[in-house]
Amino acid sequence: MQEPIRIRGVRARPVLVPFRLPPATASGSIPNASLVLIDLETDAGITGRSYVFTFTPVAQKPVVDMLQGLSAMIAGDLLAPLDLDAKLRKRLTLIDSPGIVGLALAGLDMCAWDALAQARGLPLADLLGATARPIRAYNSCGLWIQPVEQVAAEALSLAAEGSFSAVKLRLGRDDPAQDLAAVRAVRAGLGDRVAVMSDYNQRLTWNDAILRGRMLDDEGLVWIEEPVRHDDYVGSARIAEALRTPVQTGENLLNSFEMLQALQCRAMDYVMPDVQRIGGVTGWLRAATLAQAFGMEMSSHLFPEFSVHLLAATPTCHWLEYVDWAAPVLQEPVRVVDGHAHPIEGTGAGIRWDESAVARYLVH
Ligand code: SMN
Ligand code: MG
Repeated sequence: MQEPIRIRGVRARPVLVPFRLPPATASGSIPNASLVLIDLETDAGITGRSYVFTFTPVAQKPVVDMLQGLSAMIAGDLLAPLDLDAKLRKRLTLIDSPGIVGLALAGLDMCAWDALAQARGLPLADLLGATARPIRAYNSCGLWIQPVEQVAAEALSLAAEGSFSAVKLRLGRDDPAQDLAAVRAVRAGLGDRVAVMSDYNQRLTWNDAILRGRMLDDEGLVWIEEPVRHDDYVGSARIAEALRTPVQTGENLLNSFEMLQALQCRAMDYVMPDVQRIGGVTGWLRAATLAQAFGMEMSSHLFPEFSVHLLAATPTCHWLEYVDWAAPVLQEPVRVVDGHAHPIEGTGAGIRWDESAVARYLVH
């Protein structure tokens, strides 16, 4: 029997990290990666680490404050992620846990699983009963909404970076013909060896989504992502029914209850939960069970450091979304070789801060 490990507290630090290629989607642009870096200290000398992405710097301080509040609620508790999740969600029932509360809970949960895996001397995937292994990935670091003349060259360089077998192209330009031209330029530039996903970032109406989807149905896209509002399951189902190209959604699902509703509505053909929205590692595992029960391929959204472990433990594992947004503050980032993302070496999820980079990007 190992000694039980108890939680000491949480440290949360906001950083603003430059993007290599700043996201510009049909629903807005993001100049810098606003992250909150989280360290969960234990009495065993082990520190669990994770980060959350707040999309806007305005949300960083509230997330830090929330984490500090949660830290006080779990100080002295056993390092047992499911118990911590149950306790905190019970205590937060009346405020509920979307938004800032949810990001903080997920970040803590990821830290707790990371610390437990380190304590057991295992990579996170192995702690979950799977085996840490390379996972097929697509490069999602670029191909934002930009002039059509630029996309073919960018697609080629993104695919070449890690010999990726797929890249994701953002759609939702005002003129649908420009979207079609972008898809064709990327497809022509890449040839048949590299597949292309697409993402409308919730921009369209039902009718527009069906018209634009039919326009793209013969272009060989792997999927069309979030054509309409993420919570419009009825509309998304109608679009999925009307199109031959699979509809992908899931990055905004908040828990397995929402996911069950979306699945029951047939809102998507493929699902891609996001570890920080779905409820951390704990929430992911529940989502993975649902995807299996519905016979649906499950991909990840952002957070490749954790997702590479979680997809190894996902029965219907499909694609890992590769982004390098946290890489500048990590000692060792996720590496992509032959189109596959490799878990960071070592135990846990492998997150270790590059403290001089953290000091450079820290928000004071
Ligand atoms: C996305 C995620 C985060 C920021 C910008 C765009 C996009 C994706 O929806 O799926 O990568
Ligand atoms: Mg998306």
